[in-house]
Amino acid sequence: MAEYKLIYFNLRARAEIVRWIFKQGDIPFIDERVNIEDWPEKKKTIPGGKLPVFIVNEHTLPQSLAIARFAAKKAKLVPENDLEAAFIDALADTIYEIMAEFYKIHMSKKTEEEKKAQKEEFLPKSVLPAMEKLEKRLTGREWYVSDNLTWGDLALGVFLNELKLLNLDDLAKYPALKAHYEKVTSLPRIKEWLESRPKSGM
Ligand SMILES: N[C@@H](CCC(=O)N[C@@H](CS)C(=O)NCC(=O)O)C(=O)O
Repeated sequence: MAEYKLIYFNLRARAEIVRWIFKQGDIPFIDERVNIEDWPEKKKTIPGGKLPVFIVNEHTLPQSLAIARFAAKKAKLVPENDLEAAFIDALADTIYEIMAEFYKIHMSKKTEEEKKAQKEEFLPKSVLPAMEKLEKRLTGREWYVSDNLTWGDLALGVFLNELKLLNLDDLAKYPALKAHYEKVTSLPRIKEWLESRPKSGM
C-alpha cells in the first residue's frame, strides 16, 4: 500500500477534514506538522510554497479540498451517484469559504475587542444563514446525502467543531444539525481522534 503523508502546520484549519477522513477510513498516514520557525526553509522545498500538501509515492498534491477528495475516495466516503458527489463538493466549497472568512478575522492583527465585534457581524451575515439551510437539509434525513455516511458529513462535523471558536456551542435552535453533529462526533474513530489529536489554536 502507498505511504501517505499529509504536511501542514500544527493547526486544524485546512487539513483537519483530511485527517477526519483518513481516521474514519482507518487508513494510516503520516501527519507531519511543520513548526512555524522551520517554515521559511521548508517552504523552499514545497512546490507552490503553501500547505497543506499531500505526498503519495513521488507525487506532491496541493490544495486541501483536492486532497480531501482523494482521501474520501480511498476511504470509500464518496457516493457513487455523481450528483450526490457534486453536492458534497458544493458543501465543502461553501464551508471553506465561510471558514476562510472566519480565520481571516481570527488571525488578523486587530485588537481582541475589534475581532470580537467583527465576529459578531460575521455570525448573522455568513454563519447563521448557512446553519438555517443545513438545518432544513438535514431535517428528516439520516445523512447529508444518500443513506450512508460520506465525507460531506465529516466536513460538516469539522465545520461545527471549528465554530466552537465562535462560542456557538448552543445548537439548540438547530435540532437536526445538532443531532447530526452528535452522530458524526460519536463515530468511534472520530471520537477517538477528537480525544487524542494534538492541541492547537485553530
Ligand atoms: N487553497 C489552498 C490555500 C493554501 C494556503 O493558503 N495555505 C496557507 C496556510 S492555511 C499557507 O501555506 N501559508 C503559508 C505561506 O503562504 O507561506 C488550500 O486550500 O490548500
